[in-house]
Amino acid sequence: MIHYSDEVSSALKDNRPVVALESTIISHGLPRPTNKTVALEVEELVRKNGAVPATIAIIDGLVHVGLNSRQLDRVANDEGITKASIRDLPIVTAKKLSAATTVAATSHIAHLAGISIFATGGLGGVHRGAQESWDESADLHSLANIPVMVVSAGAKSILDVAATLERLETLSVPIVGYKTSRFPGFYLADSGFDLEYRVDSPKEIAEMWSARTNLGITSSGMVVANPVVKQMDPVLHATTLANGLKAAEQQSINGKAVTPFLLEYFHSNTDGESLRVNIDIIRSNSALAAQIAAALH
Ligand code: PSU
Ligand code: MN
Repeated sequence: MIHYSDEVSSALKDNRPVVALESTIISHGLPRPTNKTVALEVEELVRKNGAVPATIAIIDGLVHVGLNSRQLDRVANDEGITKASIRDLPIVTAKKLSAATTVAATSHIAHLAGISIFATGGLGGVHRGAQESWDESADLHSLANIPVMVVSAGAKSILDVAATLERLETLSVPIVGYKTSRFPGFYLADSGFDLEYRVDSPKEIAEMWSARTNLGITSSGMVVANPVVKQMDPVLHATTLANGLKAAEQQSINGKAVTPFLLEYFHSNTDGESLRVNIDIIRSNSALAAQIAAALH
């Protein structure tokens, strides 16, 4: 079912460190043409930090773990690329469609491929107003049900962060802050909420991952929350978010379109600031994930 790039296939065979990378960031999270440049740069960063990058996507119905330049180009530039969560995978593959994978779908495929660590930008979670809309990302369920560690800059600040943290607790998903005791909020280094546990090295994280296996906790994942170094101006963030949420409501945006709509709203209304922060986040998370992957070996 899975098509591996040569680089990923030989790394897995030799039991060398591999980091999974998602593709929805490329297709729906970043504007063109920056998206492809960033995707390539991030793969290079993973290599420099001691692991092999495995960007995951569905191309013409085939599941790819590790993309060549032509396939990456399809993800970055094809109008027909949809956003696939786990529930979309059987449909897009049977219909021979092309799709980028979310955190949930990427974790699922990474696990199938025998990869245990994955880097993204910001986690999905409980949306604001979820009491009425019931909009909660499948990312949360994937963390609860798939044994893959996810390195992120916390939950996206467009979400109800308090509710997201409560759900992660209910779902028994461990969270550690990387060099911080505050839960990061994607564009913001601090979402306003405390974290119980802080870690200061990839080695410490690797020890927790083995402890978890030794304790028989083998069916769920773990969140490493890595705050952005130079966050967005909080005032610009608050204004843009308020306007973006209003625009989403006025245009009746719902379902899987909500997150791409809000990210695009930020990119179009912050003079490049949200883009700069988003790119910093992806770079930093990919480098850290590679260091953790190396420490796991
Ligand atoms: N992080 C980013 N940009 C993104 C995403 C994460 O910096 O575009 C994507 C991930 O693929 C994540 C998805 O799984 O947003 C969440 O979408 P939803 O809220 O519809 O579950
Ligand atoms: Mn949703």
